[in-house]
Amino acid sequence: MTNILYDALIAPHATNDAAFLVQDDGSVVTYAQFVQRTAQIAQVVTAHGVSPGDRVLVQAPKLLDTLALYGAAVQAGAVYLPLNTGYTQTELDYFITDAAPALIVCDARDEAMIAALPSAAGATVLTLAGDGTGSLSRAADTQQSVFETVPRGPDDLAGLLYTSGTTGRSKGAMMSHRNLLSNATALVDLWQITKDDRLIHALPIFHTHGLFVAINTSFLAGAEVRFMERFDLEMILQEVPKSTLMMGVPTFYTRLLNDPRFNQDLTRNFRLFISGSAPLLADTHIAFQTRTGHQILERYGMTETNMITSNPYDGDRIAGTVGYALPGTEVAITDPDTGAPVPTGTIGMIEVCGENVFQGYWNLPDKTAQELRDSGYFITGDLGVMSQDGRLSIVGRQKDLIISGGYNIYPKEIEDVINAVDGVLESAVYGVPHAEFGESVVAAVVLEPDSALTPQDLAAQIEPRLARFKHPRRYDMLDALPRNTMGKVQKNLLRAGQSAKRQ
Ligand code: MLC
Ligand code: AMP
Repeated sequence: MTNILYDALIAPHATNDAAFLVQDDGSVVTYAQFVQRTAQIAQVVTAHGVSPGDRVLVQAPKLLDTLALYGAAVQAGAVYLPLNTGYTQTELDYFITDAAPALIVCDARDEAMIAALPSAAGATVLTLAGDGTGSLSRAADTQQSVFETVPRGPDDLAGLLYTSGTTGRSKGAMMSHRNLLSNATALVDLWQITKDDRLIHALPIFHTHGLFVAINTSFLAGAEVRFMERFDLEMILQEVPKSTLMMGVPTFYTRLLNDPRFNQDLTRNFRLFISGSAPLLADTHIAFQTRTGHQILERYGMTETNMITSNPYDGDRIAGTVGYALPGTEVAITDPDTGAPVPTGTIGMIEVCGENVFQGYWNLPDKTAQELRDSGYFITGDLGVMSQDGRLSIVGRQKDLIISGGYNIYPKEIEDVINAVDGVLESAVYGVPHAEFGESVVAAVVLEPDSALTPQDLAAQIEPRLARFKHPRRYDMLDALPRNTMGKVQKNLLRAGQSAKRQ
């Protein structure tokens, strides 16, 4: 038996001396060096008792060794579980409890905090740091640079990615080797990625977009990756003339357009700008084309499904549409109430089937059964319409979700935290349009009659519990929440500003 993901993505580069990662300090790591580093880290991981199928939970900075840890987990047959670096101790505690990892790898600065968590008691804690002094890196430095790959089949898990939910509780999406490899293969082919490409990588590597879409496709194609620690406008402007490919969320493109230096001349060697994770406004698509002559290629995906549709590489990339189902992937539009297919041209629920679709939610068989049909179709919660020729447009979301700068924020999770504050009667959290982030978070709060809580008090209570990107940017104190006759809060009225403010 083989290890299908490792064998396809990493093993072929064992003697490849081409550049893989170009880092912010200018240092270059070749593919062959990366394969060796992956093996050294796999040695450390297994020496600490990680067995096939064990979870390796990672909340670490964006570093070469963090990426090599992903490769090492795959090579050792473990399940890689990356987490947003912004998550607080409270959030982290939940993920550790739920996933029961054998190994936790964190930023060296957080080691004491994590090691003290009761949930971490059964796990080994190792660290990574920007200067290479983390305990995982130091242990890896002295290891052999070869490692006997652990066999894994197509249905074995390679990744566990948590995605928040409408119930307010994050769920781990189980991704198999086949899920990840099939999607990367389809994308390399469709977007014509080759070893001659140089990718500007400014996304985080704890989500599907920055890890599986950007890194797995680069591995497969043997492309060079300009690996940036974070989105840095000046650095990107410098790198664009030397690069050919970018994958980003719409905020990347609005930020670039805000700078007059980003123009046709600067982008003349570029091959492809790709956008996803959040809706790209038609205005942005058109302004980008007018300024640079490039049509952004918009695609649509989800943690649970990897990438689902893409605008064509050759052919019209139409603003406001997310293109055609990827090869090997089927999209159906159904009646949200009955699940029956609706006629072409009718708005309905987007459902997806194919090798890209995940294996279910970790330890949540009931939730899995609600969203993943026996037929293999996954119910996305996004609403869309399909044209006669199979082009998909997303027109809304049935799930109560805010997408801010490409990060998903589920109002229920924030409402639960606000409602738990002493003096709060109830709250409703919703998204409002935001020029840079697409949407931003607002909380409407009703206090107990005798409470004198201020927005500042609420912000202070939220601080230790939720990652900063989830924090409401505004608190509106109201006398009551608007409700319909069924008692459901009418967030559309809140969004339209039609509610009495507290006196
Ligand atoms: C940062 N901040 C955000 C934010 N990002 N607030 C709301 N929404 C966001 N997305 C806040 C910080 O908490 C901080 O707040 C302040 O903004 C400045 O932080 P920063 O770190 O300097 O921001 P910056 O680095 O500029 O980050 C912006 C960004 C980043 C757009 C570059 O958010 C980003 O990389 N987004 C990509 C997310 C992504 O990869 N999504 C893919 C999901 S996978 P304060 O209060 O401290 O000042 C998926 C499937 C698919 O969806 O289809 O791809
Ligand atoms: P996540 O759960 O973080 O994987 O986010 C997936 C969600 O992001 C999808 O269900 C969509 O609502 C949204 N999304 C991803 N790509 C696009 C896109 N191109 N246009 C609109 N929404 C998108």
